[in-house]
Amino acid sequence: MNPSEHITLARYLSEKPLPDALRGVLESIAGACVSIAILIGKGGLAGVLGEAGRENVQGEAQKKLDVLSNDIMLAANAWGGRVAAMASEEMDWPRPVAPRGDYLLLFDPLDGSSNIDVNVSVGTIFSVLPAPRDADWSSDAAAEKAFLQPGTRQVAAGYAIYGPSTLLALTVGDGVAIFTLDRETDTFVLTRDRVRIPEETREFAINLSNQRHWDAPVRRYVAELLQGETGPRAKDFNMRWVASMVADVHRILTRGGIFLYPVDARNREKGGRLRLMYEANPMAMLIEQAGGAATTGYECILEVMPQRLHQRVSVILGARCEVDAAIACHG
Ligand code: AFP
Repeated sequence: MNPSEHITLARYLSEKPLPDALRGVLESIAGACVSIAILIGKGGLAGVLGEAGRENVQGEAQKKLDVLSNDIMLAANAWGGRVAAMASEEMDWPRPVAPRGDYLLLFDPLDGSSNIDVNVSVGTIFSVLPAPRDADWSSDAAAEKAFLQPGTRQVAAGYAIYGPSTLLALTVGDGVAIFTLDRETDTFVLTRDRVRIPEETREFAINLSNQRHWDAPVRRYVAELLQGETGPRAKDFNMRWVASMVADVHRILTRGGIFLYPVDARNREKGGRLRLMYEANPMAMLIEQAGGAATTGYECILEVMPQRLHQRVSVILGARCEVDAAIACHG
């Protein structure tokens, strides 16, 4: 691609009918992802691998890079007055920033971080909601209330994936675009636009080691996939499980498939494994904007009304016809 033909993220956003404040938020997020990519790329050389020696609100051991990536995202969006508050997987409560800001920013700063020490792709997931005009930032509980909006209210969502290439997948509500980081200029350049999930698939993603804990509908759906051409689906399937949601979702956006992380007997009390506000919702917006579907098995993920900032949810997302087959098992 001739460099003069490059459509940078800034140019892509300038050609969208967006408020300047939202363009600014998205460019700040992209800048933070460049910094995180550089940090991750140094790995052991920067002494940033391994545990941070503390747990997050989820009760999960934090990696050093979880904390550092969180700090980078906070710093990148703390100025400019565009973001009223931020919420993160790594922080117990929202961080108020600019009370008159137009947007709320939510993120998982380093998704898949249990893979970081074995050099497998990880990512940053982000979601942007409108800030309520009458938000009360006087206490943690009051601040949390401002974030409790369904995924249908998102004005933008996306992820960066730190793999062989660093890519940024983004939607502002009219399709999905994918940008590749040009490391010579530290600029994201448009490499795919109007992404569509292939209708047909032979790939499914689930952690099969949890099979004995699944509820009957998921057991039935996966059993039919495993029966392959000898079963009701009459075709063989392949399985992939990266254990980085960003990597599994990116594969689905690229070559189709379905991803499942259902509520099961182990995590039922917590409501599931994946978090609604900053994992399931942004991914669901991307998948739907690319022509796919995202469900809990019983309702659209984007329509789930959140009760708590860090609440978890059952996730089934991917090619629409495949998600419909999974929903049929939940009937
Ligand atoms: P970490 O960020 O703790 O590595 O968890 C990643 C994740 O939230 C999501 O990205 C994966 O799809 C899922 O967990 C993997 O969970 P299992 O390790 O139970 O397969």
